[in-house]
Amino acid sequence: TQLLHIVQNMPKAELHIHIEGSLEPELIFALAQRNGVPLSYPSVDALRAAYDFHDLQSFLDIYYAGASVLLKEQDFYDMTAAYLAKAKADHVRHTEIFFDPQTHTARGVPIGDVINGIHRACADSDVSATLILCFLRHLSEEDAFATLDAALPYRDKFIGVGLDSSEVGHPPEKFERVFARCRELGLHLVAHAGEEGPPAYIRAALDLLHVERIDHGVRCLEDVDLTRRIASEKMALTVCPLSNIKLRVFDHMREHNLLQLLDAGLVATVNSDDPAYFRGYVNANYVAAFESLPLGLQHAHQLAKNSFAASFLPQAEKDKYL
Ligand code: ES4
Ligand code: ZN
Repeated sequence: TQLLHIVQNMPKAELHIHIEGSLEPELIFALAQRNGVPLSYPSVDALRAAYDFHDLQSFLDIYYAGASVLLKEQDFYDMTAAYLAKAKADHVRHTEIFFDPQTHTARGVPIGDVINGIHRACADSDVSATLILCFLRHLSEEDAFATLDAALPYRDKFIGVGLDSSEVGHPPEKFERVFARCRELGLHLVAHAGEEGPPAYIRAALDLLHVERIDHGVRCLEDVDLTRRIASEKMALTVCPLSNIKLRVFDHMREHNLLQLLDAGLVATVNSDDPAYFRGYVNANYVAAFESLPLGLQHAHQLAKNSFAASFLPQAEKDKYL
C-alpha cells in the first residue's frame, strides 16, 4: 500500500541495534569456517531453526553463542559492513550502533580489534554511523570499569555507553558509579530498561544513571506518573517491535503498545534490536507495526522525526531532517 511505501522509503535514523545481533546465520557459518571455530549446529538451516525464543534469556544464550565466531578485526568489519548495507537499503541516514566488548574480550579478543573493526566499517560507509559501547549487566560493575579503562585509548571512536543483557535481577543501581565516571568523561548515556524489568528500573535509569534515552522502556505505561514524566522531559524510548514479539513482551503485534506510547506524547522510535535473530531490519519493524496497529501517515512522520530528534547528532545535522 501507499502508506507502507512511504514508511519504508522515508529517511530515518536507527538508535537501537546491537551489531552482534546483525550477524546472519550465513555469516556465522562463514566466519566459523574461516576461524576454525566449532559450532554446535550442523547447518545454517539448523542454526536458524534454533531461533525460537520464549524470553530475553533464551535469546541471549543463542546470541552469545553466535558471537563466538568473531575473532579478528576483519570479522568485526565484515559484520558491520553487512549491517550498514541493510540499513542503507532501508533508507537509514544515521545509525547509533551498540556493541558488547565484554562478549569478545572474554574470549581473548583485544578490545582494539573489536572497536577498530566496527569503526573502520562505519568510516567506509556512506551511512552516518556512530558507536555506543554497552556494558553487560549480568557481569559486575568492576568488570564494567575494567572494560571502560581498556576502551579509553579508543575514546574518539565511540560517543556513548549503554547497558544491556539480562535485565531482571540486574537493576541500574548496580552500575551507578561506572555511569557517573562515563558522564564525567563526556560520554552520552543510555540503558535498556523496562523491557522485561518493571517501571522502577526505568526510574532508576533516569535518576541514578542520568541516561539520555531509554532503550525499550515499553513497560513505562504501567506507571502513570512515570509516563507523564517521560513525556514532559521529552525522554526518547527506542522501541523494537519485532524483538518485543519474539521475546514475548507482547503476545502479538496487535497488542503492542507503540500507538499508546505515541498517544501519550512520548518520543517513541522504531528500531530493529537484533535483526538477524528477530528476522527483520528496521523497515520490517515499521511494516510489522503499521500492518497490525491503527497507525497512519501522521504517525509515520512522527516516528521518523522522533528518530532524528532523539539521536546524538549535532543540532545542525538534526535540523536537516526535522
Ligand atoms: C538485547 Cl533484546 C536485548 N535486550 C537486552 N540485551 C540485549 N543484547 C542484545 N539484545
Ligand atoms: Zn537491545
